[in-house]
Amino acid sequence: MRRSLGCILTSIALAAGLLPLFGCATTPSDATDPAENEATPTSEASSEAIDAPVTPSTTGALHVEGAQLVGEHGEVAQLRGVSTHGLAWFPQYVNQEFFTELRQDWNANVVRLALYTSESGGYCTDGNQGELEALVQNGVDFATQADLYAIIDWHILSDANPLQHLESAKAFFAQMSEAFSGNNNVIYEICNEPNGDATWADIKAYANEVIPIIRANAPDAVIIVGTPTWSQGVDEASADPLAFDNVMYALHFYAATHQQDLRDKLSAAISVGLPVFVTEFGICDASGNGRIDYSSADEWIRLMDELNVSYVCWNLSNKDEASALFKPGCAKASGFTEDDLSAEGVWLQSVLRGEIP
Ligand code: IDC
Repeated sequence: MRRSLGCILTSIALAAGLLPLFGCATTPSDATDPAENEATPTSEASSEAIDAPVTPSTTGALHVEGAQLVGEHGEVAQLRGVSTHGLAWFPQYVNQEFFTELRQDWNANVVRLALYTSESGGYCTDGNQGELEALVQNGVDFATQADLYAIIDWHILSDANPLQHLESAKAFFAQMSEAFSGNNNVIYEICNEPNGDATWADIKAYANEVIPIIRANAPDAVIIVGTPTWSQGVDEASADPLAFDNVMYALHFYAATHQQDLRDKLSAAISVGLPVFVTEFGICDASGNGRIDYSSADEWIRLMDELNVSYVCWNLSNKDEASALFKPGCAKASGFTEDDLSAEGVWLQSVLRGEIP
């Protein structure tokens, strides 16, 4: 609610040419800014808009302007939400009741559907492709019903170079973009984390093949492209960006491992106009486990809120690891209370509700 007020005012200012595009800092703390209170519009239409959260039903299809994600009325939009774990391993959280709870109780506005391509059970290894496609389809349908944006994540990881499964990726994204051509809430993330020897040139070559396939069915969809070194190489992307519109670049961090130097890379990328989306982060170390670093995590949140960068937290599972949002003993798939949440889960819920940092 408070966030929307800042964004609406910013978009008015943007439209009037009063602000540079990077000026929107709609953090929860905006609400305490007296200057903003003074500027509160008084018309009924405006106050209705102010009460509207950034969701598909109010903000509509998203597009990219400069470094920012923007809604259909020109409002700067920030997405904040959660990622599934591998859909093959933790399919139980893809259900309507829980997705509705994510929107209404957690105050998330996006869910990411992580489809591992390699690993055991992966889409391009020994996974059941039909079942995995049905999980993605159901996930998008439940997200739509819950008024959430949905990210379809082609989750490369041990298959470090996206070119490795290029043909499968093309077929998969052709199928998905056809199925969801009528949706205004679907975002395509075409390669989770290139790593190892995968260069930015490889990733570009891959993106140049996959993006036109998606665009043939969903011409205006936002597409997110992973960057080198487990999606930390946004500097390489800003030095040599893709030629397409409506494309964003992924940056991933794990707060206990990735500290000020990676935060500086994010700031630098945004300052030169690169649209960055943090499609995955955790507050423990990069293994997805280990120590939680709350102070680094809060620094990250403050920075992303200030820059209006969207972010998605890893992961919806009850696995015994620090990045799982539920406690290992928790067998529920919806109806979660604070008692069911891991330390990261408790922290994330407070972040999404605007209570911290
Ligand atoms: C981790 C999971 C873990 C799983 C492992 C391998 O948390 O349970 O065993 O993958 O499949 C990433 C990846 C993401 C990782 C996560 C934590 O995108 O798949 O999940 N991580 O290691 N990048 C950096 C960290």
